[in-house]
Amino acid sequence: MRNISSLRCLFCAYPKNKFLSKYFSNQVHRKAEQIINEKRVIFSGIQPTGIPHIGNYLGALKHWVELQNESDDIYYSIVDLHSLTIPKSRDFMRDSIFNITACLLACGVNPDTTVVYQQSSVPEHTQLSWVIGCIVPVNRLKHLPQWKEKLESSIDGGGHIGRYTYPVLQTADILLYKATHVPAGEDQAIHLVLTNEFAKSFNRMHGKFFPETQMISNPTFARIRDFRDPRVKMSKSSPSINGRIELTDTDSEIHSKIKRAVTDCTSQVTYDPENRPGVSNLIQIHCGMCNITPEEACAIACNMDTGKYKSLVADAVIDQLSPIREKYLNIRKDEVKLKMVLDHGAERARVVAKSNWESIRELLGINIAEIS
Ligand code: AQP
Repeated sequence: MRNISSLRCLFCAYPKNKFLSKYFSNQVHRKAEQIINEKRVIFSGIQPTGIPHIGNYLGALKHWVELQNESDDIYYSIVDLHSLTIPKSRDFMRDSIFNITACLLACGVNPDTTVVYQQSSVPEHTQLSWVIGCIVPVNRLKHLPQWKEKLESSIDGGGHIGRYTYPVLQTADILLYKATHVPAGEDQAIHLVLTNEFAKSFNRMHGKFFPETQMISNPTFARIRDFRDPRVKMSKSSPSINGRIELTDTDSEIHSKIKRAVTDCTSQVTYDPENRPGVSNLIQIHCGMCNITPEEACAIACNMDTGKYKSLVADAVIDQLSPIREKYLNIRKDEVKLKMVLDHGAERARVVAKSNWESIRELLGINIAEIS
């Protein structure tokens, strides 16, 4: 339960004058009560496809940590079923699941207040996914840009079904817990539209059951770009390791990757993501690491050329990441403890998933338990 007095302190820190103080105090009290009454259900996922990079960190994981509190229900899932859409070896998968879990804990995710679990440990994800697949029209999926990209890039004229229908599974991930908020990077925004469309159709057919889901993201760093090719987003599975900074990179790797980041011929530091994606990407990273705006970052860099600015950004990244790396190296050694975290999370997730799934079966008319 959120603490009203702490919210009061937060909102009342500004007004000095007596009248304003009273006004704000009333406002704050109302706001505090409203917040307390609106319990949020937060869901987000990350694929075990490698070590998370600073795009995953700024676009998602940093929010995950900041959002943690005891009054909301929070689910952070290692979405291993999604990662099967691009097949990997058994050893790679196993290692990646432990790596991601250790990264989450090292970033500050607290498994006591938050449900941290593996998606495949909760079978209701795929069960609900089937129901959604029976309602969402194929033509709707075909309009998703991912569908077109996959079709164009696949050599065998189509590839596997999972590579096309994963947005359906994503919708199931979110709705299984009746999530109201999803902290995620920009690439997920389009899938959330699908989630809300499906929820509305379902509610129209069966009565209001699913809530509307909102995305939580900061537009400044919701799409961090690849250092080698700033036209594309930074990705765990992109072929060039120099295009991304992983959370476990050493200080010298961080310096070297940022130093070699592709920018352009202008040496001034200005913010223009459309026309100067390379240097704007550095500004966005600087902003995310130091909690400042692009204007503030440009003011700091006003007497620097891009070379000098790269050093400053690298130092800011190192300041944030080196403590995370040190924690990660410690936590990662203890696989028994990591497994316990995931098992405990799965137990907690299963309770809610099972209860919501049974309600959905009831609404669909396929739960005949009551008759017997
Ligand atoms: N470049 C990015 N900038 C900001 N946010 C990003 N996210 C991913 N890339 C960026 C956000 O990180 C969260 C976890 O992503 P994911 O692992 O579930 O899948 P993804 O979006 O496909 O991430 P990657 O790194 O590109 O993985 P691969 O290479 O395996 O496909 C999500 O909230 C995502 O938006």
